[in-house]
Formats: sequence, structure tokens, C-alpha cells
Amino acid sequence: MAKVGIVMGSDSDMPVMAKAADILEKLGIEFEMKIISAHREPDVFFSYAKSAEEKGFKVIIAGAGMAAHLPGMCAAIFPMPVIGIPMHTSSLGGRDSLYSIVQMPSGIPVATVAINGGANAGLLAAKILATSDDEILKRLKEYSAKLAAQVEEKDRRLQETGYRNY
Ligand code: RP5
Repeated sequence: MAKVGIVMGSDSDMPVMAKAADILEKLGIEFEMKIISAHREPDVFFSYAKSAEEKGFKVIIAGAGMAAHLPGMCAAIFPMPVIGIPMHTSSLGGRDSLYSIVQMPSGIPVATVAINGGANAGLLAAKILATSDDEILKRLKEYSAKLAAQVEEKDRRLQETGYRNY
């Protein structure tokens, strides 16, 4: 059963949302991915958000751009954590999306990651699940160890070749 709902306002958000999905797949976490526009199809949106708990979702990752109401409205309805991903936009560089998602009124939090922060949204969802799942916790520790090994390898190469030939 999918534990994470990934939802985006448009297919134009897919390249960023796919990074969240890739992380969850790597960590062996089941997810459901949907394109639902809170503005263009409000009825579809409401039935998605209202049924998310009974579907078994423990976290929702919601990405949207511009006047990005999708994550906040998910958080207004879904009783568990919502992670918001602000999309980069051509007109305002994603500040519009960021402010729309991060500036939630008191009582309705959205855990907002960086503009286009798809991978971190996936990791944050995994970390939330890891608080009650030792297997996911173990995989997250392995993931972190691999990241550290990659940096060590880069430094090893730097020491070997010198910065001019790096
Ligand atoms: C938002 O409007 C979507 O999340 C997307 O980031 C933005 C633009 O949507 P399209 O015009 O590309 O469908 O609702």
C-alpha cells in the first residue's frame, strides 16, 4: 500500500517531482503519484485530499508553482505531514511559489523545501516514515553513508590530481 502521496499541480512540475519519486523508489517506499490542479479542478482536488488518510498515506508531498495553493490546501485537509515543493517560475524565479507555500497561517503547517527541492522532499518524507520504521531508517543511514563516501572520493581525486587538473 502506498504510504506517500505525491501530487503536483501540472505535468510541467514533473521533472522536479520525479526527483522525489526517485528517492522513494531507491529507499523502497511505495508511493502514488497524481497530477491534480487545486485551481483548475477543485472538486477533484477536494476528493483527493479528503480520501488521502483512508488510502493509507502517512505523508503527502505536494509541488506547485506560481500562486501555489495545492500544498497548503492539502495541509488544511490531510491530518498528517505535508511537504511542499515550490516550483521555479520564469516570471518571479519561484519566489511566488515559495512564499505561497511557506507562509502558512498558524495551525496549518507545510514543511517547505527549497525551490525545485524534489530530492529533499523525498528524503524528508522517508525520514518522517523512519520515525516508526526501522528498515527505512537503516536504508536512510546507508544512503547518508554513500553520500559521505562520494565526497571523500572527490577529495581523494583532488589530492591526487591537484586543483588545476581536477
Ligand atoms: C501550477 O501552475 C502548477 O503547479 C504549475 O507549476 C504552474 C503552471 O502550470 P501549467 O500552466 O504549466 O499547467 O498550478
